[in-house]
Amino acid sequence: DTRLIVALDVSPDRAVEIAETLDGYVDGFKVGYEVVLAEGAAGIERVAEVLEESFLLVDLKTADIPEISRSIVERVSEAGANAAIVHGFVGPDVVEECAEVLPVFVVATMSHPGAREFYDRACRDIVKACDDIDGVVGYVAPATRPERVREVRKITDKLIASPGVGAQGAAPGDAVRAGADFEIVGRAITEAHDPVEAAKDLTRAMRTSRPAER
Ligand code: BMP
Repeated sequence: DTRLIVALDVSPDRAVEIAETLDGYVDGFKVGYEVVLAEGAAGIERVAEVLEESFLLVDLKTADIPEISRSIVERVSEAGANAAIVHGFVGPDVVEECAEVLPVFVVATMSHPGAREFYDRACRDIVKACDDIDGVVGYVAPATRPERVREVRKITDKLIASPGVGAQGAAPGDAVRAGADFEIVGRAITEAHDPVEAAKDLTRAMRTSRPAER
């Protein structure tokens, strides 16, 4: 129960290696284009096969029309994903279609600075529009901006997973304190000399950290 999801934006070989060593220690893993562009659905399958305890989120940030989005999520499901990440701004019809296939995390807004320009404005409306959809199990909301996590938390009882910890500057624990269930961490673990030690350090920091000043 570390509340950690490790983003494996690395080669399939490295993703499998890290997944094997951290399976059962972290709650989940996330793979996306890096793995899929290297080996296709087989890349997802390879990671799914080594996981015995932790869950696998597949993050292709699906943002196409409902029919195409659904067929993408079907492929992701066949490859062994436990859940898929789907963009929220495309509308609830897309999200609903995907959520019939696999549990879905909806992107509510994003962690990079440019998300303030357009995505943030839609954040509340996205969560409200998606929250009654069966199969929507949670949202992705930015650890870099805990006020957004708080905003999402006020509207929903579903899960919140927050990226932006480490490489993007958020401190471990900030998002959980703002109401997130999971913090998604990529490079701070995958580029560490010892990913296991890095994951342990992050878990400790999440439990003991003070709120970052902002
Ligand atoms: P890192 O910890 O290395 O910055 O990785 C963050 C991960 O979370 C990446 O896989 C990225 O695609 C994802 N992500 C993000 O950083 N911000 C978002 O708003 C949504 C994401 O899925």
